[in-house]
Amino acid sequence: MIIKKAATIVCAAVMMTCVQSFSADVSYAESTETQSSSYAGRYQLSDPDANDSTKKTYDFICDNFERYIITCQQESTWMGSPDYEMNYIEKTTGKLPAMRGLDFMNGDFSGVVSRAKAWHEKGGLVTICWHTGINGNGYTESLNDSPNFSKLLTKGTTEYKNMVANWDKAADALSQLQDAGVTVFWRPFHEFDGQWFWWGKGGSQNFIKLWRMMYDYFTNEKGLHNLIWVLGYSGDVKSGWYPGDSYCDIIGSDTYDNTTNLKGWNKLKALDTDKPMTFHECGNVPSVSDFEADGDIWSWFMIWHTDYITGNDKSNLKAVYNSDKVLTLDEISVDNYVYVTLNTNKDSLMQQPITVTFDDTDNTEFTSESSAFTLPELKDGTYKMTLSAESFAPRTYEIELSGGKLASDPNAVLNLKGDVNGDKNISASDLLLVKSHIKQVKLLEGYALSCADVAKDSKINASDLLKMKSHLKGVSLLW
Ligand SMILES: [Ca+2]
Ligand SMILES: [Ca+2]
Repeated sequence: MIIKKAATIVCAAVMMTCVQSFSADVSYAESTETQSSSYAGRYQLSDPDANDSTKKTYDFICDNFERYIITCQQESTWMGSPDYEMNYIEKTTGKLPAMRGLDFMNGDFSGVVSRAKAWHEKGGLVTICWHTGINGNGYTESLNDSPNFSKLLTKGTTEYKNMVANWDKAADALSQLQDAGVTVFWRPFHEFDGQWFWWGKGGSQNFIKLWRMMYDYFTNEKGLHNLIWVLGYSGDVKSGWYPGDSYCDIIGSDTYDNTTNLKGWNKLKALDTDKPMTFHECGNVPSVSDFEADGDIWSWFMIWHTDYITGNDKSNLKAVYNSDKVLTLDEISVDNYVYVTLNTNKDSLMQQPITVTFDDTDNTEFTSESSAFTLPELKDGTYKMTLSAESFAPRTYEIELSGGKLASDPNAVLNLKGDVNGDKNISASDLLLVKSHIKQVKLLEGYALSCADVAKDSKINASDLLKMKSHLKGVSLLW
């Protein structure tokens, strides 16, 4: 994706506007689409019913993983203001973190909900953890409780019912955030394999059972489809604790040893999964050059609250927050993030750069290095946005910006050149569709016209058919 400071925006003063001539027997007019039927992003969340903005947020994470590190800061609530850490970072670096870390501990459900909503309103991302005893309260209980796991994990027991009654409070708060359109990076039962919190004390098998139990309860019974499940290991990343790909979306490791946590990175990489990875807690954040040298470009790092953030070396903190490799609040805009689904099964074609042109007066054009990008700053209004990629038929979407934000997600999809019916290949059925258009038996409409015009002359005729045929025969490939 494209990020403002890393953007390769070309101010194409010389770029010709794409006014095409339509002068043939069977020519077609440029079509514009406002929105396709459904979301078709590449990355799959564990919850197939996750809502669209949650899917889009996950695409944003997957697209940036190993390329940019997102800044995240855990808040405290007892230092005079819950913005104690945010104010400190802003004063020290001139920036704010892109993601805010919150904690339901001590029953602060309504406070977390209101601060998470406010942060979301500012365009930020939200992650929530929970220091809780089995039946409630905070940090002390999370460390001291020691359950009888066989009773606790058996449905119908008093122990189970009491635990779930506590879960209901968190589920209710998360549901309020769902109603407010807030996606949550939900990080329960963190550092489980360290076994210092009650949720890890029963060993790996009880933990896996507990994690899946909460996952199923929140997703299926509570209907929470705004969660991105973050599985936060300790620094050790002990083997045997992974609940499975269908029960989490992001894996993480933490350490307070002032390193980039390369040890945790390597152990997570060795797990049989390719989920994005987060450095979900740390004390002193290392320099960006350390992360680059170690090659562990985590999805995000989260510095812990109070003394942990103020204990950071100020000049390093400032350098990290102002690095081109690091994303801060002013540099992310998930609302204006556009993910383009390249409709193909060929891996080699899935990561093509996308050229984006707008019909605005400045004639803005830019090329994104991947199939996703953040819209450049445009004045409020309606634009025709044309997306093109080398192997794909160009497509124009009408987008509307209101209050600087996309009014609706274009859910952009590009088909391969010549793939008229959109089934990810050229076959006899595509040729048939083009033939019957030329013979005016059945006219193609909308984007199918652009897919059929492989000779790119704004007409559908015999030369398109010829090119498609020779692609089918492998004589001259279109892509
Ligand atoms: Ca086809
Ligand atoms: Ca043509």
